[in-house]
Amino acid sequence: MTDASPHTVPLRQTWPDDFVARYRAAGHWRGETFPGFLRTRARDCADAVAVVGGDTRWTYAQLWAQAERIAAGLLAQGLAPGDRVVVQLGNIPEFIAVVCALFRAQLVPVYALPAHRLTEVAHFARKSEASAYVCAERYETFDYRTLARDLQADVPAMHHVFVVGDAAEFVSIDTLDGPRDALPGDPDPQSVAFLQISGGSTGLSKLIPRTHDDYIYSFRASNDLCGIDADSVYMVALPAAHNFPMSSPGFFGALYAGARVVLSPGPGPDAAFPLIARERVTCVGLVPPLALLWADAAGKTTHDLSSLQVLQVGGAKLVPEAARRVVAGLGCRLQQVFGMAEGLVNYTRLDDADDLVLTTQGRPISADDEVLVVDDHGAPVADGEVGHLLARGPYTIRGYHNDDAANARSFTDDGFYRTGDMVQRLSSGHLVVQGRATDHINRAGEKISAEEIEDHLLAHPQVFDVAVVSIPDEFLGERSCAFVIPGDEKPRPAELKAWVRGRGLAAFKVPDQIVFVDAFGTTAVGKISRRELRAQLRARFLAERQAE
Ligand code: AMP
Ligand code: DBH
Repeated sequence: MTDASPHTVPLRQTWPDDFVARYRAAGHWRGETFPGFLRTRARDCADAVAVVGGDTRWTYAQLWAQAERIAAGLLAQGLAPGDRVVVQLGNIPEFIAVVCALFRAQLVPVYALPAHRLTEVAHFARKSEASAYVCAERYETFDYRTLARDLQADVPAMHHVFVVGDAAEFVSIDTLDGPRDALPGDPDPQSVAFLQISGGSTGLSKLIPRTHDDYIYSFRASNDLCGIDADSVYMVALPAAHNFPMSSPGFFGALYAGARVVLSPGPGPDAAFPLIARERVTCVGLVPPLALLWADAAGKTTHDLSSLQVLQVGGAKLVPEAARRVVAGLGCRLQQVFGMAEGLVNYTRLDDADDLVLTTQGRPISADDEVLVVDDHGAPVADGEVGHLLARGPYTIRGYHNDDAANARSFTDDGFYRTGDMVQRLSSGHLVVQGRATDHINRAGEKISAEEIEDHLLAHPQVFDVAVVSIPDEFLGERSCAFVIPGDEKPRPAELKAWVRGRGLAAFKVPDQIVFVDAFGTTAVGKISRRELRAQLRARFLAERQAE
């Protein structure tokens, strides 16, 4: 017998049998699937508006019709159930239609952010063994067809490219069609529905396999905690492919509830405020710097924002003073959200005391979320003490896709995910994020691996050595700073930034600041770890700045 699948690494996300039994018995995993619930909504809420974006307004029936057309078209083009498809689309209705279509055809979306460039997209494609790429002709002035051409040159297995808009030599999403009777039945609810991407704390992003059962549970339960029902209007202001606006409760939560999803073309008040007023948006999720910007702009706008009931803030730490400003500026209920694409999501509850809402990052969704706060040796610390956060539960993964080394590092023997975050747990169960144990930069919610950027800078002929470090930043929360020991000839900072950009990386990964140093002066004898070195450089930089 031959294996028809071209993939060498099967998609899998498995929990031990006793956990499966427990999560089912508790009613978390109900055997629902994406195509299953979308079909049901198309029937039960047929004429309700599902998605609004640009000039498009689709009802639930129309969204499902689009999904079925595209799904049948993709199969007619030669894709087969199980194939992975890298999707890189912005906040346009087609993003949702394409993703629903992939689910319908049992194709597996791999989510890239619009900011990603060739290096990242090629990595996702290789790691997932994808055979197709979906992009828009253009989004925010960038022409993704150029990227598609480079991608096909770089990754020979990338056989298909589908484009929203003018497809040039590729296949247009609009023209896709095919026989509906070729569409498969509904998938196994325990199977992997898609691959989400991690922010990448070390090196390149990892792929996160999420199942129908586990992900649907996470947003169904989120709906209850975020006040989402059929009357809600949920705005996607952050990139729709990010796990936060996708699932906490995100547009999937909203679609599950039969609510309306409004896609804002940009995250700023200019784009979002008119849409909030027009569509009577009730809930939106933002990262802290944007929340501050919105709070400031709300005082000056002529747009009516009175429909907003819940403003969610997450992705990076919202410090209490900023939280107060957000509440004062927007006047609606604040909800802090501390989540990760790997699973665990914490919310402050809508009826929590103000103090908890302002000073904590919430508590886990589920009574079956097991959260451990441990010291460096893995021993639990007392409530109120800072320790490493480990998590296990009905929507937290047990392993990354196709990455044994990361799995050995990131999971304990008994299946806890090492989040890399340092937290304090209060007796109420609420968590206060205190920083993290890994060296990534959280730049306004976008995570950047120090290691990944160091690698790219080290490839520059005039860089002798480099350490990339996070520096506190008033606006971004954190910015990236590269400490560079130059070679014989000192390059200009702009040259180094252009170098990183030229390596085909997302713009948010370009170092915000470059500081040249003669040596990584250290009193330590012998070799010190990169981690220690980064910490020393950060401390020295901040001390010098304070002394100025
Ligand atoms: P990712 O793995 O890319 O999905 O990023 C998840 C990480 O973002 C978490 O592990 C935290 O480090 C960070 N994060 C998310 N939400 C918050 C928050 N509300 N406060 C502090 N850090 C956060
Ligand atoms: O930062 C994140 O990854 C994140 C933040 C809030 C997330 O994945 C989520 C909520 O689900």
